[in-house]
Amino acid sequence: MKHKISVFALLCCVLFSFSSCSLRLASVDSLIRAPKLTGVNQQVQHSLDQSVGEPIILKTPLTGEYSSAFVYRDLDNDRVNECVAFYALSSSDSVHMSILDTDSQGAWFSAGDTVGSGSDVASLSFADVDGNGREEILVTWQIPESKNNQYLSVYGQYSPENGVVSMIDELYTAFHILDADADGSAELFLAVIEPAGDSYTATGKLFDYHASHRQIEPISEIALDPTVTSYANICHDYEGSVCRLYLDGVVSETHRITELLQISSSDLRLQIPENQGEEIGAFSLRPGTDNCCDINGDGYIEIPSYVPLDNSVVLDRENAVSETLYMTVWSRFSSGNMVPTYRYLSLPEWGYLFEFPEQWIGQVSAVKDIKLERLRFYLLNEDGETTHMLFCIDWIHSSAERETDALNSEDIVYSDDTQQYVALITDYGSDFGIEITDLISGFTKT
Ligand SMILES: [Ca+2]
Ligand SMILES: [Ca+2]
Ligand SMILES: [Ca+2]
Ligand SMILES: [Ca+2]
Repeated sequence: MKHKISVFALLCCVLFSFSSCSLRLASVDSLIRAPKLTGVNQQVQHSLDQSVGEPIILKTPLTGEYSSAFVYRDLDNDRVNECVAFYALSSSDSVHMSILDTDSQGAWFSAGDTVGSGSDVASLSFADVDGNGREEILVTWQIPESKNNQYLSVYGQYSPENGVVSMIDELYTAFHILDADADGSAELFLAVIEPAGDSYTATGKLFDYHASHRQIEPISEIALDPTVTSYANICHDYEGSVCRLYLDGVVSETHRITELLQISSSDLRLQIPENQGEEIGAFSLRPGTDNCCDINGDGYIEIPSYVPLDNSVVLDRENAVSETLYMTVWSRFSSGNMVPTYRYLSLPEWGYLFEFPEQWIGQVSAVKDIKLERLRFYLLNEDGETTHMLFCIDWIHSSAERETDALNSEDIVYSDDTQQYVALITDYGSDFGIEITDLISGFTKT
C-alpha cells in the first residue's frame, strides 16, 4: 500500500493562491523575455503556430515543478512523449492548452486545443486520477477577479484523434490529492472559501472518478470554519481504515488553526471526528507559521498548539514581566484524544528550540530574559511556586549588548563561526539530574 501512496505523495504538494501581485509580475516578465526556442521546441512551436493561425504568446506555469510553456509527457503510454503547450492569443485574455503529438514520420501536429478557465496557468501537474494507469493533466488556472481562489481542471482520456476530455473544472482555495480508501486511485479534496453576503463560507469537498460518467464528481461535502481566510497547508494520514485530513487555516496575519476531518474508506464521506468536533480549532489556535506534519517520523501527523508553561514568563529589557511564556506542543489525534508527542520552547529570535521533557511538566518553570538573552529554568515546589534555578542557557554573539553579564561557563551547548550557546547548571540542577548532555540533546538550532 505504501508504494501506491508514494505515487500521490509526489503530487500532494498543495497548490495555493499566492499574491496576485507577484503572479502578475512574473507573467509580464515571461512575456518580455520570451525564450529562444531551439530543436524540438522550435518544431512544436511551428506546428502550434500553424494550427492556431494567428499570433500567439506562450504561457508558462507560474508556480510548481514545470516552468516551461512546452512540457513533454507520455499521456497515452505509447512510450512517445506528447507535448502540453500553453499560449494566449494577442486578441484575448484567455489561455489555451494544446496537446501536440507526432505522426509516424515524427512530424508534430496539434491533437487538440482547449480554452482554459483563467487568464494564467498557475500550475501544472500529473496524476492518475481514474486509476487506468495513465496520467491525467492537472492544471490550476489563475483568475483575475479572485485573489484567493483558482480553478482546478483535470484533463484525461487522451487520444491523438480527439485530444483530451475535461473531467472536472472546479473553483477552489486549496486542493490536495489523496487516496482516502487506499484502492490505488486518487481522490481530490478541495477547500473553497466563497463570499456569502457580508461574510464568507468555507466548504470541504471530496471528488472521485465516476467510471460510467467518465468524470470526476463530488461525492461528499462538509462545512468548514468560516473564519479561515486561506489555507497554508493540507496533509493526511491513516489510522486503520480511516483517512484523516489536516487543514492548516490562516485566521489572521499572525495566527493559524488546524481543522481535522476524517474520511471513512467504506463510503468516502467527509466527517468531523467524534469526541472532538470544532474543539480542535480552538486547541490548535497558534501564532506563527507552523503547519501540521509528522514531527517525530512515526507515520502519524501531529498538530501544533501553543500552551502556557506553568509559572513561566518573559522579562523585557527593563526586567519587567511582559508576558506569559508559551511552549509549542505537537499532539497526535488518537481515539478522540490529543496525545502530546513533542514539546519545546521556541525562541526564533535567538535561533533555537529547546525541548521540554514530559517529566518536567509541573516541576520546572522557565524565564526568558530578553535583556540578557538568557533562558533560565527553575524548580517548582509542591505548591507550584518557583524556587531555585536549575540551569540557564545564554546566547553569546558578536552583536550582544552585554559583555559583562555573559555567563562564564565552559559548558557549550552549541557553537558555530558567529555564535555560541553556553549553559550553567547549578547544584540544584545537578541534584535534579540535569547534565550538559541533556541540554545538548534538547537543543535544536533553527
Ligand atoms: Ca504518448
Ligand atoms: Ca488515468
Ligand atoms: Ca482511492
Ligand atoms: Ca508523528
